[in-house]
Amino acid sequence: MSFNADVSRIFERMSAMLELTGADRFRVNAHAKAARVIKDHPRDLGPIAHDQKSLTALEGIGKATGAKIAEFAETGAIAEHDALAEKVPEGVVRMLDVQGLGPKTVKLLWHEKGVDSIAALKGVIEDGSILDLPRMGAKTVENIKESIAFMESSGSRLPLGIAMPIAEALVDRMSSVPGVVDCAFAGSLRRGRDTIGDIDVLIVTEDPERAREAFCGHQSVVKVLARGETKCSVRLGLDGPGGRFGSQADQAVQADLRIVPAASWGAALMYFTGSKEHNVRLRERALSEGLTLNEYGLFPDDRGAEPPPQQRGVKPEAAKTEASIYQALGMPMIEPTLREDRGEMSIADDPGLITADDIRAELHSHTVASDGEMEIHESAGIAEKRGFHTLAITDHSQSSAVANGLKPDRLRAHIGRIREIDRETPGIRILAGSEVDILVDGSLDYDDDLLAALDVVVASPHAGLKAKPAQATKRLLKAIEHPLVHIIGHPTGRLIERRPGLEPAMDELIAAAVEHDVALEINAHWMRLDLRDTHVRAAVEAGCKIAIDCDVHGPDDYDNLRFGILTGQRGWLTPELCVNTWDRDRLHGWLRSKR
Ligand code: DGT
Ligand code: CA
Ligand code: CA
Ligand code: ZN
Repeated sequence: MSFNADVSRIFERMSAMLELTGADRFRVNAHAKAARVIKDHPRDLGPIAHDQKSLTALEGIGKATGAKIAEFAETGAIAEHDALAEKVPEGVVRMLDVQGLGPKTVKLLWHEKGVDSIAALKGVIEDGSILDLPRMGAKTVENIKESIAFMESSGSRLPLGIAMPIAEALVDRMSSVPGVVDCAFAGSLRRGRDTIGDIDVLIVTEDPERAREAFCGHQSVVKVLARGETKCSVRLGLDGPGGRFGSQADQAVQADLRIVPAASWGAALMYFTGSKEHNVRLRERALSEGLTLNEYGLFPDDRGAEPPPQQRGVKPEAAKTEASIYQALGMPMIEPTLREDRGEMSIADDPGLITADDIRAELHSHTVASDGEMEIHESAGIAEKRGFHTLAITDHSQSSAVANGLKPDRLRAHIGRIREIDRETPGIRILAGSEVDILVDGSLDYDDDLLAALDVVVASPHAGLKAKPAQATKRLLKAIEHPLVHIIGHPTGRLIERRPGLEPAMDELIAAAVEHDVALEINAHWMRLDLRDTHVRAAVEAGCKIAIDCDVHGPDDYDNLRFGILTGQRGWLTPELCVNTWDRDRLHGWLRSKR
């Protein structure tokens, strides 16, 4: 675990414990915000923990927070945290993770019933004494019980690439239910996060009962959690694409359906897309403009008036589309991928984010020569159909024995074969490349003569992924500085929800990549998405070249492009910095400049 992850976790816990001990909202939020900023920061803060000036220069880190970070670096603890932990048992903090249990209820359970752990919570559910609490009914208890069971059976989040097809099928299905006028998914999935907690679907319908029945009664539903007037929650089984997700194949995913009024479609979509942090910012902006924003629309401000404006027939300033609401707030449309409270409130114009249509080349692909499923010409056929002008064949290098990596003589023959097929394939340029292992000491897996014979060199770490951050930094820097390397493939080697991968000083890598004219890859496979969004953001700010590649092994892998694009967008990436968007001459010119 890195310094940032450790400190971030402590701040998260402080925020929760402050909330449970009744501290004011400002302090609770300040700690939560600091936790997020620290977690997202691309650079290990350990080495600058004593430099208060650099720390407090970061947005969301004030004097008090900066001092606590220094304290942690020095002593390995934060006194305020330890004092709070004296007052709030660990198990009480853990109870906050149970869906449907807010801080208010947790506080009541703890103070009124002495419940200080999930086990104790199960106890008061079993003996029924939980029902003594105010506003606690059988239905709520049932939900809490379900959430605990779900937490214990899964706990982890679902990768984007597993959740997306399930959500799309769900939206297709709901769209075809008679009476349904509008249907879309929202939440973290629409924002393109790399993992998903649950799937949020919104509909407008003229026949709500029919929609509820279609949603709750479908064969993929393993359990109906709630079936209310405007909100239904179900648990969906994960067969189909989920079956490929190894150990998680028997998992389920929760899906929420919300039936919303046609007139407030945009406001509802905005609200349920989140993020929660972005929504908070939007409501602040509305208030500062003398307006009130909720999931029904943007209304003239009459805060405190009861019932809320939508129930009094107040006409909203905007509600029907998201764009109209942003416009009424004096903002350009903010794409869902940017809605994370990472500075998007200050965007003045369309930021011109990259889209899948901008991509013209795939520069990381495997064939049957190593561990791919396709022949060179098959892969080239797919790339050409996608409108690409270039495909680089980059099979594995000799050290990747399990992936049938090529020994130097096999690679030489392979280069000849690639050039031959390229001549027979006029519609697309096929380049001879390699995905060369970056060995543990940072050297590359072929000698320079052989590397120089290749059109494209993607250098990637595959083994030794548990190395310490400092060693990882050194190793990757050495590869970036190598004059024959074009792209660093999946730089950290993480596998989502399975393996954390390396934790190098990303800003040092980025600075070196800029200096040596190397592109850092966003590996578009949903199991990797490496670089991740926050790394991409740091790279973009530094003007570092980015490659978005599918790491093609089989024909379907080209479809992962969209996940890489979403990650790029979340890093505020524009086409200009992405080498895969360049026209043929520019791309090939850059590749040749390293030969
Ligand atoms: P997830 O499901 O954990 O991956 O993350 P989200 O962002 O999809 O969160 P979720 O499913 O709990 O709620 C969907 C959106 O609804 C969320 O992004 C913002 C909105 N929302 C939900 N609860 C609240 C809330 O208490 N306050 C505010 N402002 N927004 C909320
Ligand atoms: Ca969600
Ligand atoms: Ca949800
Ligand atoms: Zn690889």
